[in-house]
Amino acid sequence: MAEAKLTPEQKLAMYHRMLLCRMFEERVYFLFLEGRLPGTIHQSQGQEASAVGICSALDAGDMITSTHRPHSHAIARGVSARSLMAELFAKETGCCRGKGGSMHVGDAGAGMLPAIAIVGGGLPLAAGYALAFRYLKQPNIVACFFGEGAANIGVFHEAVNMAAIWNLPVVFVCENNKYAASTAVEKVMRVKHVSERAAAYGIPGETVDGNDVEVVYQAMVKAGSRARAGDGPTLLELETYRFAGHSRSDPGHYRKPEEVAAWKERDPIARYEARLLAEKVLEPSEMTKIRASIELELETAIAQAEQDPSPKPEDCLTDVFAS
Ligand SMILES: Cc1ncc(C[n+]2csc(CCOP(=O)(O)OP(=O)(O)O)c2C)c(N)n1
Repeated sequence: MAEAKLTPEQKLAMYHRMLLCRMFEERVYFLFLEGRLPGTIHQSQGQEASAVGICSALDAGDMITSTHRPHSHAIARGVSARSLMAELFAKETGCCRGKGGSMHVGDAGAGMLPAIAIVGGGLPLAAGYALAFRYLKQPNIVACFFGEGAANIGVFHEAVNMAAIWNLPVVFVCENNKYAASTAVEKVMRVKHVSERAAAYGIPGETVDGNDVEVVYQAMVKAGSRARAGDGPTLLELETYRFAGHSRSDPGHYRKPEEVAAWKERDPIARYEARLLAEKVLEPSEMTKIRASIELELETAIAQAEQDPSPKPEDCLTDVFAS
């Protein structure tokens, strides 16, 4: 399949989105350290190309499922920073009305089911949603994000196998960031690539550079076209790295500093910025403007979230499926 041609506007939009993901996470990190947000967080600095590359190849009616590390997925899918921030502040204006918090952000109207904190939990749901699209004769697909740790969980096998035998319109997107909490992937997986497992289900599997947004985008266009054409799922593995610890309380001492430094050399945003500057798609003055506009967007979102009301005690059982 020929590569999809990206216009300068599309490239700039992907750059802007990735930067919004990064700056959102950086701001949220300090809000947590300052004790202004409740709960815990799993951050995604370093994984922006994967979130944005995948979501940029989706149509409006498509759906994504996400994980305990969902902030960049949400931003990439178009959930507003305003409603995400309010959710992290546990306010009524949040995308889950303040009842979900960091690990459950989402907005079905924007094309993102609320994220699922149970590792691997999104996989069967994605297969089910894809089945619903087909049953309802909707021309849409599902992109299912999960980590390489989730690829060792039983439901991975069940969901991918069922999607394969029924040719469901779903793309399984494994963000292989090399560690499941503190467990290095080589300690728990004999095959080199998660994508090799696709052979066991009779579907295509591909491993690509998850820190190159255009490579991710092209891989998703290809896998998405297959799914839309009724040819079934693809197992797409994106090689990436999280710069932060696993969660707020993790300093990440199980990783060698040289390893972290080598991956920072492959920072998806710095790489894309350099490429767009070289291609003259981006000008240095434009970069400054984009950063300033994102800073303003985030400051406004925080100021509003802080003033917003909390959910009312009498509403605590509405909009929830288990109580
Ligand atoms: C079923 C289940 N087991 C354990 C946990 C605790 N836990 C949360 S995240 C995580 C690691 C997941 O690793 P991976 O799927 O690779 O995603 P990543 O954190 O690397 O993004 C674990 C063990 C959980 N949330 N759910």
